[in-house]
Amino acid sequence: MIPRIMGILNVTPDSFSDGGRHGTADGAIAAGLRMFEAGAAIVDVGGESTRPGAPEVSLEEELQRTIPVVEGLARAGVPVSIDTMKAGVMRAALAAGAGMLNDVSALQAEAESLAVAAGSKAQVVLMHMPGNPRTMQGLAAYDDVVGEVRAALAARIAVCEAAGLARGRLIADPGIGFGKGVGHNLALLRGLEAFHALGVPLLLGASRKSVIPAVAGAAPVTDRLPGSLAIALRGAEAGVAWLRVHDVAETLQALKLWEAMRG
Ligand code: 8Y7
Repeated sequence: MIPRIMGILNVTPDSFSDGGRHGTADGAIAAGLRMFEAGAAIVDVGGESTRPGAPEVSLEEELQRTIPVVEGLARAGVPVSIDTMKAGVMRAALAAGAGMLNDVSALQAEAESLAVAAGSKAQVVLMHMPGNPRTMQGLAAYDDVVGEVRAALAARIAVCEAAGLARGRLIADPGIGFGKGVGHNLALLRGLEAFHALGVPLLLGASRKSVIPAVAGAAPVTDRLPGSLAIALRGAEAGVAWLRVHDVAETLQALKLWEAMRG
């Protein structure tokens, strides 16, 4: 089996700037539909950048950016994931038809998020990130990154289960690039198999991330497809259930060849 693809759909003002809110939502919906038609199993809609140092976005702004897009895609029959750390965005996205919550804080950024997730039927991605997007890079210190990230994810899984979230709804993600240096990211990618001990499906997100130029030499984000594919194939080899990527068709082509060549 090849991993399922989660297509990345960023709906920040600069992403689909064809003027006005309506045009922005329509452009984003069209892009999400194209990802679905290219083979994405789900489209991950995000309205707040989690890049280190990116500006915070208000609840109202994040709702305005994401909910029309979630609604439009869900209405068209496209499975949707909402990439947010805000309980209010989760609630609205669930009502608009999202079937998955992707919270890079693993439901810790807001106190209400755990209850919103538990009260839904959605699948929930628990990603590892120390601190928050503004503090994480200062917290990139580990003796045993694989063991420590796995232990932190196991603790979050336990908290979720205690809050009434069935284990069968959880997906774990080591959080490549979130509070990790190059060596940490590579150790996690090398040691991915160890995360199967968590007993839940795994998601890997490394598309266009800085580990690629760190290893292979400077390349602007738009020139990182080859490295992204190399990491996607490593994820497939390690048996991850999900890959979060920008380039859906290209990743599926690589995965299909990988699968066809396996013994
Ligand atoms: C990830 C993610 C980002 C990831 C999950 C980027 C929202 C940074 N990365 N969610 N989000 N896993 N689950 O470069 O690795 O895409 S944002």
